[in-house]
Amino acid sequence: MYSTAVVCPPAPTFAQGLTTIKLGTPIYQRAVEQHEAYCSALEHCGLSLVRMEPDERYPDSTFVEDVAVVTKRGAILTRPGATSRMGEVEVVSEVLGRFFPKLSSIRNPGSVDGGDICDAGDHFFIGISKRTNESGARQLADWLGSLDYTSSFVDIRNVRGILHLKSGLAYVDDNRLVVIDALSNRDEFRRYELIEVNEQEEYSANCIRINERVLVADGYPELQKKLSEIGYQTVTLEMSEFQKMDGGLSCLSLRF
Ligand code: CIR
Repeated sequence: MYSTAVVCPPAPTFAQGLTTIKLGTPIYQRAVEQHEAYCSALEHCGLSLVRMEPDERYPDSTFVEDVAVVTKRGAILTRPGATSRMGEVEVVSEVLGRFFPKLSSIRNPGSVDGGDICDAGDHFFIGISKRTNESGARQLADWLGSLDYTSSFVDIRNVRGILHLKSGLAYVDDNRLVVIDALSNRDEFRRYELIEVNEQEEYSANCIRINERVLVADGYPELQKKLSEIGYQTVTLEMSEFQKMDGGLSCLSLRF
């Protein structure tokens, strides 16, 4: 069960953040509204929110998930793979430090984006991507090991269309993974029940299980139907403005 989430509303500089997808410029006011709806959904799931101040210096700072990996047994600050995002770490460390007095850190030459880390219970999948390199992945695996977690690496450098591992993978508890086609036959996922997302609905794979509910991006009926049929209570949220900046539901909070 989660009790807390750290969130950071988008700053007025949001549209100057990094993006690869060609869906146009995000509308700031709409992003703020979508973020508010996201926060309300988290509260509805029973979480207390720690709201950071929007930070104009870092246009991508609303994607708080990337700068830390938080587990039930401890937290570690990452070293983001994009230079423009490195300054976000110090800001988040002040907030997380209140909850985790012993914060660890990924060190140079390692780089890790939290979006590449999929927490599947006592096991973590660590994506090796354009943002998370092998040194970072190894440092994280060692740290996880010191907390008695296991981990395995999933190389996504050749998977087109996903920035991070969790752009195409989500653990929804009960030994189930939501997964895009391109990742569905990886050996690493064999012992899980897979909920497959078709190519048209790829974006929806980035869903999040929070306590009794699963938050899913609005506009992807097939995944929503599959989850409901299994018995999950789903909550849909409009994510259009974050999608324009390569972001999804998981990136907008650190949950613990
Ligand atoms: C970036 O490129 O870093 C941001 N525009 C999007 C980060 C999305 N984060 C995530 O998927 N965990």
